[in-house]
Amino acid sequence: MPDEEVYEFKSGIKPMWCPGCGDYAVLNAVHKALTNLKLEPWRVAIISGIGCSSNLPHFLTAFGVHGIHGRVMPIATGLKLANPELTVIGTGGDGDGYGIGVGHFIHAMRRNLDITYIVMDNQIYGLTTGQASPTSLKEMKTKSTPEGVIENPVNPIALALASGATYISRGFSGDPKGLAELIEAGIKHKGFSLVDVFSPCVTYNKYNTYDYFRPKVYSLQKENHDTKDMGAAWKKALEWGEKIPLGIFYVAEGVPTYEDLEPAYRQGMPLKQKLGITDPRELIEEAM
Ligand SMILES: Cc1ncc(C[n+]2csc(CCOP(=O)(O)OP(=O)(O)O)c2C)c(N)n1
Ligand code: SF4
Ligand SMILES: [Mg+2]
Repeated sequence: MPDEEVYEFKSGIKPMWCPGCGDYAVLNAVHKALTNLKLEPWRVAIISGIGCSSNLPHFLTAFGVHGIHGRVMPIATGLKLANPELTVIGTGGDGDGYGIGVGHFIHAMRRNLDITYIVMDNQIYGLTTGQASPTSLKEMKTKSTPEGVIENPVNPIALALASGATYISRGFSGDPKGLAELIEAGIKHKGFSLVDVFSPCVTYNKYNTYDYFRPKVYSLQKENHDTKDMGAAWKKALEWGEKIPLGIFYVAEGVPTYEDLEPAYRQGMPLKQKLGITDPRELIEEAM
């Protein structure tokens, strides 16, 4: 392949998201990151769960699995372990990743699998028409909380810091250029990368809108935040209110990934290992 060759990742299938949905900017940012990195579609797999945001893999030519609700990480983990040469990207919503899928999310981070996880965090269940999600803010009135949310929201950045993710960032659909850079850096990073994205649901979340975020968000990188300093990252992870940080909170380079440590890989990746049998029935008999 000539060095300059850049593959087209747009599949031709048009998203059916509502006009103005933040997920369009996320799709464009993923596309930009993949083309900037000059990746080949057949070496990339994009996994999603269920939700408006989880439709994303359909719109790209890379391999894709539109999975089941909350199970992005088990599918992504299986793919990565079977073929560590694949670039594996998880995508989905806040309900999918931080609610029903939160256990898998934590375990994938503590294992430091070399996966990038992009969460379109609109602080609502969009697909099911507007129930409160794990990141809905306290007191927010939704279809499922007519008197307001009484629970504290999940803080994805703090959760990722506590769980061992080695690249932790937050983007905003209102800043598509910055978002594409965060995704590109996340894919390049060796280890678990989280890109949490404020991706407004213009139909069901009338509170966390573009106008809500615009005056509040600022870039950590423009403030010379030290991404190697976990203490500083914690401080920034807890910042919420008049000022909300975007950008890279924390990066730890050189931490061994799960794939680096897995003893079975000493004989090569599973995909390229010989099964040592010619008749698959032997395998079934062994397993019975
Ligand atoms: C096991 C299971 N439980 C519940 C549902 C119903 N369901 C579908 S999508 C969804 C939430 C979607 O919210 P989110 O992940 O935030 O995605 P968004 O639509 O906001 O992008 C729910 C509860 C389901 N499909 N499967
Ligand atoms: S309901 Fe919300 S999340 Fe779903 S497509 Fe419409 S704006 Fe986007
Ligand atoms: Mg959502």
